[in-house]
Amino acid sequence: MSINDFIKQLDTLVESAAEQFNSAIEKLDKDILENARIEFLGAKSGKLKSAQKGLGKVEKADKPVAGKKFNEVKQKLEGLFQAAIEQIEKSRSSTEVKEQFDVTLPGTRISTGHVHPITQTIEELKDITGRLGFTAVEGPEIEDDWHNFEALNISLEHPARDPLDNFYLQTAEKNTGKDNLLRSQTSTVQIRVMEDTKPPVRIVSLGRVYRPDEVDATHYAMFHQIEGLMIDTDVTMADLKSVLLLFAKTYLGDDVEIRFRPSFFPFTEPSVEVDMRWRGIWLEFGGAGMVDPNVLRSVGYDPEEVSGFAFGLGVERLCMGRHGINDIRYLYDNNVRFLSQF
Ligand code: FA5
Repeated sequence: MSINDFIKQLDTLVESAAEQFNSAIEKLDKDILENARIEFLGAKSGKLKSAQKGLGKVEKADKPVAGKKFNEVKQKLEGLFQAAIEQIEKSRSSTEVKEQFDVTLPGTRISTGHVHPITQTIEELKDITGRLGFTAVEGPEIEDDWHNFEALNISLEHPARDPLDNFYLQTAEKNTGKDNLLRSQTSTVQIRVMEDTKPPVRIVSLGRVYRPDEVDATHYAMFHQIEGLMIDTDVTMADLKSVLLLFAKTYLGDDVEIRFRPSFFPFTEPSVEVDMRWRGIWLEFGGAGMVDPNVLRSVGYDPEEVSGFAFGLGVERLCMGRHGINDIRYLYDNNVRFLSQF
């Protein structure tokens, strides 16, 4: 090999090594740099090591020049490599400094979920009725015939038992008085409480009820009711109206009016529909009345000694009235943009 070829080979090697070291510096990538080091300076099969073999092939007279050149190139490559490492480390630590947390910047707002408007309404209704002296109780959502109908004075022939108006469970024997169903009203809880408690009673029960109603702006197949029951000696319709008026004023505001319209429920006598006038519109919220003596008897109370009132209001309707929501379906669409307003 001529000395010129040897020198040329070493110069090319320096050029391509410098190119690769620079690309590692540009990318601030130590792995690329390490690969380049192995390729050019690797002790076993690095390109410099291979070039060293050319030393033995140059003319004897040229050997001193070739050896000197080789040493220079070796030092140059090692120097370039060292400089590249330092450059990468320096640049990296300065970007790390840049990426550090700047305590003077405004914080990132963390968006948290919150309680569904129906649950908010339930909590508020419990709170208001609690302040009026009513204790909150719960009852099962799967009910038997006795608690959903029979004890509530709803006889076997009554249309309220129609399979088209109720979610009977498949195992049930239809209309035999033995059917289980998803409760269609929270009035079931009145019976359960009176069966277990001696008068006086003052409870509310809030929970889900189920009806195969056609879904529209004011009806859903699953909704919530708040049931109230007060039993004592000498409870009258005037007490019912006072409690509901106080309830309405606390929930909707002082400017609310309430009105009773005559109605019919098998478990109350007399029975009324309860409307509330708020911001100029009459809204229908539920039913109420004096507990029917037959119901009192069915739970072992003596209607000669005690009397009471009961009411059952739609929780969704209360929530909608208060917030001006005009379609019940919004409450169940799970649209976060809608829900986040409450
Ligand atoms: C009852 O359920 C009676 N248990 C209320 C009652 C209790 C009367 C105690 C007397 C004594 P009603 O079927 O009208 O009544 O329902 C009461 C309220 O539930 C309605 O006024 C309405 O606000 C709400 N409601 C009824 N059906 C639906 C439905 N499909 N979707 C949403 N809310 C409903």
